[in-house]
Amino acid sequence: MQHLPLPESGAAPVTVMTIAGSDSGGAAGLQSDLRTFALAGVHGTSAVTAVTVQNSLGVTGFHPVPPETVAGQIRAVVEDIGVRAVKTGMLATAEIIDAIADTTEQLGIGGDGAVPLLVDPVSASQHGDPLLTPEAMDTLLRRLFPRATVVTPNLDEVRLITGIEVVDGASQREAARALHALGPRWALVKGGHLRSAATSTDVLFDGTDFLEFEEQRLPTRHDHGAGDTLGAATVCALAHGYRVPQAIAFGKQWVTRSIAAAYPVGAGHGPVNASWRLRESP
Ligand code: PXL
Repeated sequence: MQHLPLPESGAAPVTVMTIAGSDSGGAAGLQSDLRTFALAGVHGTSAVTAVTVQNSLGVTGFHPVPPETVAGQIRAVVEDIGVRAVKTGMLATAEIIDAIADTTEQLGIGGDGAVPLLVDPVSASQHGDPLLTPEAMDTLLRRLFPRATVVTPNLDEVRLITGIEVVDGASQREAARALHALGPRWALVKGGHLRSAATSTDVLFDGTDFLEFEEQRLPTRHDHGAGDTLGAATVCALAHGYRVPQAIAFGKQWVTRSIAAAYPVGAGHGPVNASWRLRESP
């Protein structure tokens, strides 16, 4: 695959931000995002939304960060360091989402602003443990979807948001259309969880055209953090000025290689592993 340019030693790097929860197990959330940012050669910054209590077996609880502290982190980074693209992951509560919507709007992130905003509408962990209060999804759809450059739900999130059960390519395109109607510039329906399909195909829709991103389906139970890693790599490419389809293509290749390199840690689902990148030349 074509890699992103690496920063010159001593020169200012491209900077990105993840607005996400902490995974104590180091697989998903901001830990996975910062790992991919570093390995892709961009400077990663973060606004922590919640601290989860988590290992490879599941999430047993989380503690949200006060909304003004989330907003303060975003503002502190943008006003000093600056960011070229932003990603949201676990947002925990409606109050945190409102604070993020207000702050990103003021700072020109998402909407018609210059800084692309990728919104991954994370609602639950792989084990089904909630990462968002039930009423907060409405706030996320109302306040962040219309401002998103691209939204990247998995099939469980698609069902929750649109009521559509994706079972094949036709229903996947129907879901992409329903998501796009909620306001984002682009909607990506990730097909990784469609286990009946021979390949892993993601469908991207901009209101006119459907694009498909197809990769091999890899037989592993170590796939924790896959969705986050796809989004994180995509955001790195957006920060480098890629257009959305090219950025998704980069993210999809990056996560597929990271799933191929996934390893076991703990007794449950191990993390995807982006460190394959270290073995390749620039
Ligand atoms: O993969 C979604 C996700 C995002 N953020 C945090 C998580 C998870 C899944 O477990 O724990 C903090």
